[in-house]
Amino acid sequence: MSESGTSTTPEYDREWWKEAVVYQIYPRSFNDSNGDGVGDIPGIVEKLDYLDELGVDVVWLNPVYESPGVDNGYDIADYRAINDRYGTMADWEELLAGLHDRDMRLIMDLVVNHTSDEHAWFQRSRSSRDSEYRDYYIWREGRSLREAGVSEAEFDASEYHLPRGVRELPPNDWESFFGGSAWTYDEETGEWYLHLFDERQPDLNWQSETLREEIYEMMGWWLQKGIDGFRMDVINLISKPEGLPDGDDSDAIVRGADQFVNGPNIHEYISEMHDRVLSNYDAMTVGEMAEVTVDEALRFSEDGMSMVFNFDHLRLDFGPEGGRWTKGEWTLDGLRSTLTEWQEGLEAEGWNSLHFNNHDEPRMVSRFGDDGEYRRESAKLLATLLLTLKGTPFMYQGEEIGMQNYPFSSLTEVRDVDTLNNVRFARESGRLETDEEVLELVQHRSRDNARTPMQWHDDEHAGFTNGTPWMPVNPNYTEVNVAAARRDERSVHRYYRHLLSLRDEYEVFVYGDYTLHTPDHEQVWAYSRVTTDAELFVVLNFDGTATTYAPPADVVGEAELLASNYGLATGGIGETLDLSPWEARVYLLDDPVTA
Ligand code: TEU
Repeated sequence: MSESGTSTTPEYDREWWKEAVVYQIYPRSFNDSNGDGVGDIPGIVEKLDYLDELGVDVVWLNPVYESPGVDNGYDIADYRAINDRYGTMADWEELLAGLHDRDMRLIMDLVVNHTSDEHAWFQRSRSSRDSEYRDYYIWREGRSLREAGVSEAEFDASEYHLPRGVRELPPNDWESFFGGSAWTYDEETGEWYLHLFDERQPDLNWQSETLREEIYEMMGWWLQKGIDGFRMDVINLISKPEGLPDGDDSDAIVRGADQFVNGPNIHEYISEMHDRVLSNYDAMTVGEMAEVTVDEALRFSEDGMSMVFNFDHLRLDFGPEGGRWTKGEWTLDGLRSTLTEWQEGLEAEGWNSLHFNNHDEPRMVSRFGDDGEYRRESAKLLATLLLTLKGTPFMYQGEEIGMQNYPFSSLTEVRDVDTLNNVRFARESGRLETDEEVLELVQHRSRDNARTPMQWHDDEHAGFTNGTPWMPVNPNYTEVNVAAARRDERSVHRYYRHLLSLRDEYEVFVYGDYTLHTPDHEQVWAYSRVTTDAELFVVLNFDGTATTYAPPADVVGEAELLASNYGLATGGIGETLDLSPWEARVYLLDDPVTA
């Protein structure tokens, strides 16, 4: 039965990006076409039929712009040029055309909180205090020791990498997300510049109207080339408060975050960006938000943003001391109530993004599933969750074959600037003492878990490259790879394809409202998705032990089993359901409650 065309969902609620599933490509690690060990754009073009067959609708491409590569492209030196490591503009155009030919779309990464220190704007800005580009970035004088109340004896110049003879403190106490002070002293003009990430990623000054105009023009330039939208990197950090006051909250993710997250002019800038550029296009936008509440997300949607990425659910396994570089345990209760809060909070207005993986996060099957005995089942259960909650799902390369964390055995296998800087600062401050502690955290948390090469088949280097890969390949590639998954009827890959096709067929997957059942159940997460004429019932056993579950009385009855990660064939929802470890089922009710 297909519901297409029969839904009563009002026309004004429909958007192409609500009906889409996004597939994120981290180009460095996707497919290398020229044997230099680094993935590239022609490599992606080679795989377009693969993506088409998988059934995804949109590709989000991580940055491919000109860049020295300190943060793998999140340090942009030229917004309008392609990094020759990845190919040429002509290659990029071929990629866009190839996607559009297959009815897929492309969204690009917009990184405008900061640039690379090699960007021409910064080169000019740093050259003199009088440069007309000076206020494109955030420059301040340092604080004297006296002003800061620090004695000569207490002062440790090495902490700030100060040149000989300079004895002063940074303008405020803000910390970088990559560890250490967010300020770097620049000898040329004797002032400090702000960088919320690496010191080679100076923050742009959004208070400058000229800068804002440059950004809007650049966005328009890409949209004119035919792209379908943007993923906006750390977009809620762009507005810094007047006077740049010290941080006030010692529990903030990094010192100062309470000042610069969702800063005073953030909504003004986002709605200006919308009016000036985005409103002229039918574009999709997703704002990456370091910290964001449901209420804030609603305001961003009023500003014209399609959706935001929030990270509440990806913080559940931080340790009690807080912060990303500590380890704790997530619980089903935490995951379910966090995501339910977002489902319900954006039910009437706004729209959710759904994601468990990206290039910054450990692999979801290792994190929320079981990457041992039940790798296959738990990867499919997580796929079921991702593709049956309400919102736009974002898959990350390799997720469709159940790729898992890398078994790091030494820091020499780590490439990521965030991991290396944070480890260094934690070692220097004594917070992490032994190599074992460091390694355990790296295995658990490093962004490089997501960045090992895509596993295409069981030949050398998993078919990612003919050369030497820039990152080691996960040794499990002989079993976990695309070629094997495509042959195997029970693979994670087949299951994704099935769910993706169901999403195309039944509109209730997209527009149905979310209703949680049995909110206190210890190991089962069950919910319905309901439109005026259809109802899905989803049941997920989030545990490695079998259980018996009693569904709510109003869903019991005749139903079609649309998806089952154990390959069950029969329909019908009984008064009790015997669920195997990590079992997931999606039912379509014959007699929806609301019909
Ligand atoms: O990441 C945003 C961010 O806040 C990261 O520091 C995040 O906390 C960390 O990666 C773990 O989730 C974005 C990009 O996704 C990331 O790759 C970049 O390094 C960063 O911005 C700077 O552009």
